[in-house]
Amino acid sequence: MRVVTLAGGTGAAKLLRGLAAHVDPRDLTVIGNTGDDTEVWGLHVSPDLDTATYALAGMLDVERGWGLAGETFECLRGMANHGADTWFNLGDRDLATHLTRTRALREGQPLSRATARIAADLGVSVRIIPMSDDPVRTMIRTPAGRLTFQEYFVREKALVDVVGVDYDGAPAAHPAPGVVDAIRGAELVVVCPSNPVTSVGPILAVPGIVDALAATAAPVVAVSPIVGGAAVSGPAAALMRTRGLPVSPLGIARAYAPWLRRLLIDRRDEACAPELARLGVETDVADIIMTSRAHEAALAGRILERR
Ligand code: FO1
Repeated sequence: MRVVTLAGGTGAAKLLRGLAAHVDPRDLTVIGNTGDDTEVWGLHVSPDLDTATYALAGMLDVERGWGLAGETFECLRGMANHGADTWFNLGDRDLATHLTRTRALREGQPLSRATARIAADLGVSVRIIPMSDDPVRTMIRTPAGRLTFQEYFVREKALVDVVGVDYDGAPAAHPAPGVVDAIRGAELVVVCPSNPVTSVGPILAVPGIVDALAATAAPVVAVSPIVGGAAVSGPAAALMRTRGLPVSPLGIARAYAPWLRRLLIDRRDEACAPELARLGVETDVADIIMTSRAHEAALAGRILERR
């Protein structure tokens, strides 16, 4: 079965590993958010693409949810000696990924080619495609001015007030090669349990992607990143409020209407089912918080079998 996923950070990584336990890697495509991309020490860092790649390579630091397992940070310490910013923790072996990507981009290769090459280098045969080869940057508006996503999330620990979110560059961006065809040719599209505003929102902001989601014959199924009125991880709740979205599965359904067919929600949110039905979204009540590898595979199996 050809499965296409829209993926952000940590929540996506778990479900991707689960899906990879069932689906032939050549039939699995990941469309990754690049709104979080940033430049660190002159290097192009694509956190969400790397999280997906490392997860599928079995190399992800599962505790942290980002970076490589068993990582060291000697270069970071060295950069501190040179007065460089060190709030964004780049690991020593992770640097090899950013150096490879940055060199490819400087040689004129598109991000999609660099991403495919990095995945192949790490033995990943799942197709990982950035949402766009064009720069799109998620900018967080605060009362004191705009921050990049990483400044907001890592440097400021998501503790500052947010008044809005922009996707700079999105109106002029094009979907990367293969994105629209993958969605249109899919037999199942899975929206991972990622932040709808800063992980999935930037993907949807690239012109052409929502049209492909609306046009595909494949069912589009999402897993709620919100359980019991709070985000499973990260700042999704605060960011959803700035968009006027209720912090519940209803907010997720509203963000993805009208192309969302089914939403997997936690038992604690069962009461949302009638309202979701009114929005035209089918509900599947399941154990959606993935606490183990077995759990990741079980949730993925359920999505696949009930498609
Ligand atoms: N997240 C943090 O909370 N602190 C970090 O220092 C940090 C460094 C980092 C380096 C490489 C990378 O690929 C991801 C990294 N992340 C870090 C995670 C990143 O901020 C998030 O995964 C996302 O952008 C949200 O999806």
